[in-house]
Amino acid sequence: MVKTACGLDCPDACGIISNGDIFPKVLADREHPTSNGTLCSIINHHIHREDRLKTPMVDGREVSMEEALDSVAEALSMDRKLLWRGSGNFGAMQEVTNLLFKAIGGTLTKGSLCDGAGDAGILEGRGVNRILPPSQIAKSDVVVVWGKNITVTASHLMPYIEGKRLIVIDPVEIDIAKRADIFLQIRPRTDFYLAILLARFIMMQNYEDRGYLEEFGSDYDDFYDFTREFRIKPILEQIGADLHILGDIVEEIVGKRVVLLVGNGVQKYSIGSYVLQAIDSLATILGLFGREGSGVAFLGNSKLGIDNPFDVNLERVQKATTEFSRFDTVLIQGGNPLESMPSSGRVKEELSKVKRVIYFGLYENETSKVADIIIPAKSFFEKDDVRFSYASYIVTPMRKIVESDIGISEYGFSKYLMNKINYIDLKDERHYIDNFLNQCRRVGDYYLSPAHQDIPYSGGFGESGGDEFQFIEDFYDDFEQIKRFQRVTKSKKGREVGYFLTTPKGRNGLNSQFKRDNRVYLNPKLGFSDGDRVKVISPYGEAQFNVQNSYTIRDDSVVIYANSIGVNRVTPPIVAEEGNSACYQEVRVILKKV
Ligand SMILES: Nc1nc2c(c(=O)[nH]1)N[C@H]1C(S)=C(S)[C@@H](COP(=O)(O)OP(=O)(O)OC[C@H]3O[C@@H](n4cnc5c(=O)[nH]c(N)nc54)[C@H](O)[C@@H]3O)O[C@H]1N2
Ligand SMILES: Nc1nc2c(c(=O)[nH]1)N[C@H]1C(S)=C(S)[C@@H](COP(=O)(O)OP(=O)(O)OC[C@H]3O[C@@H](n4cnc5c(=O)[nH]c(N)nc54)[C@H](O)[C@@H]3O)O[C@H]1N2
Ligand code: SF4
Ligand SMILES: [Mo]
Repeated sequence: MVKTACGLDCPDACGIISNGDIFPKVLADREHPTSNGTLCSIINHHIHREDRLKTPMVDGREVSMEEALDSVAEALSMDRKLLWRGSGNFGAMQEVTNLLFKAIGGTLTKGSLCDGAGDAGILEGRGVNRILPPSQIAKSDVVVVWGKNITVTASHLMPYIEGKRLIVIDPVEIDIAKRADIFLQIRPRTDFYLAILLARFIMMQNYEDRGYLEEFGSDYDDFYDFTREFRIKPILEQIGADLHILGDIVEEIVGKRVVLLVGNGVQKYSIGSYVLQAIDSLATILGLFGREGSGVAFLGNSKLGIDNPFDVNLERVQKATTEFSRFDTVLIQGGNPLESMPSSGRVKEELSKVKRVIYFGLYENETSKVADIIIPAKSFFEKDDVRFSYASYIVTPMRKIVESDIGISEYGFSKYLMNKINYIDLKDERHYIDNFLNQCRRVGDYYLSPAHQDIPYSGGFGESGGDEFQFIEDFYDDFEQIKRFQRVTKSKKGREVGYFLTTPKGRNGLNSQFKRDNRVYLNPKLGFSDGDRVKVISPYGEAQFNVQNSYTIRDDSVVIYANSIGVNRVTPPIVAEEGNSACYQEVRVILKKV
């Protein structure tokens, strides 16, 4: 039996034990802190795949790996080359290809398809984004699950919230909402206002933690003034809530140990950074940072405090809105941008103008189909690596458990090409892996990253811990007026506003990997029947889905899961105001029966 870790892009980062067969049986490593006894079903999809890419291809011809790599070398000899890396495998060795791009003078991407806006908001307020250890969640009295579909996207956190008072804030009545003491079915994209209003009510009643604020957030008076710039009644209407429910929430969270468990849902907007800074400001008013059993848990920077040999200084272009056509050669590694990036129509057109598209991945997908060169990768069971997590500072070695002659590792790929193109010899693979592990503290069979703190921010904010919290003080929002958005909202009948689009993660898919969906979920009040085929239309494109009615959805919104084929044809090609992050939900859609 060999111990390893799941490499999929998932916060749980489960520890795994395996029997090492070709189709390995995998079980949860019971001694590992996050996997607590069970794995999810997705991991089994990962093992038994039929659409695994097995043979390298060049211009539609099956070739040997060596021949394919020589074609890659030729493609990379052109002037302008870009590396666009997805997050199909979360191992640290994925980034070794940065060294190849450094050697050949290529371009990388900046920003994120994921949590970039939220992260930027956290940095504004706290100066550094430190992960709240799950053990602190376990010590809380009250957990607020805020825009996080925890039973689906982080199921291994469930034991930590067992027995707590539970508040759920989500536009969809998700599974966890059914067990909540308070469920606020918020209108999408209004979490900023909710956080501001809650903070205002808390301060109006002098419930703020004065002692804490004098030391760590002394600008709270200015923040109180800021919260008073927003008029209560119109804002309650915006949020879709009444005063009572806000009062109930205040009652639940004042004077208790509270963890705000915040997910990606709140920040897939142009204003995503402000939402997180507002939520953090609310938490600061209550003195929730640096205190046992309290805090704000969002997605964190898994490699904080790690000296990363793959950090290189190169020109970078936006990841969410990449202009691929500016490049001669584009290497796509571990991702499926043609489905996962916003505005797939634009992405497709851009990629079609690139001379050589190289796809380096595990599975056949939309992107591999438009590639000129296909390099099959090795799966995380077939190579050594190190697994960091964005929900805890536990670091787990990933070990090769299967010998396979399919594909090539990222290390093998970079080593071959650097040697071939630049006569550079990469250091041994073990050197890089050990370099990561040696920076961590060993605890049994796993490690703790140097960034781990039992109670983050206990000495204050900022990199070194001596700073005060920076409250949010500026906010400007023009979503209701933007022109590109009005194009679909004008119909012959008059003003047709369009529905909010929410695109959360699917249960049986991992982003665009594994099971794909083809449905649009909507409230029966909208007047469609199950199975109706509808066109979902936005200013950026359209796509067709089958209707699935559900009372769990607000009647001003529709839900299309992120693993649905074509969902990103309707999402906007824009980045958030801060954080260079995609804004999948900054759009409204209309529906037409076909
Ligand atoms: N099964 C499965 N697990 C996954 C993934 C997967 O694809 N499948 N993907 C992984 C990845 S890459 C990530 S980043 C994480 C993300 O996991 P989460 O942080 O849970 O993110 P989402 O599923 O995108 O959205 C979470 C919730 O936000 C709600 N929401 C949408 N809009 C709003 C809003 O305006 N306000 C509020 N309050 N809520 C809103 C949605 O209804 C949903 O319940 O999941 C990881 N885990
Ligand atoms: N509408 C909408 N779109 C979204 C989101 C959303 O919420 N809504 N969420 C966004 C988020 S949070 C994320 S993180 C992105 C993810 O988007 P991507 O990073 O593009 O992830 P996937 O689409 O899952 O594609 C992963 C690919 O990686 C390849 N792969 C897997 N393992 C390996 C390996 O070991 N080596 C190599 N070389 N390749 C491998 C597989 O072939 C797989 O097809 O999607 C974003 N897209
Ligand atoms: S996908 Fe997530 S929950 Fe499933 S085994 Fe991997 S780390 Fe655990
Ligand atoms: Mo993500």
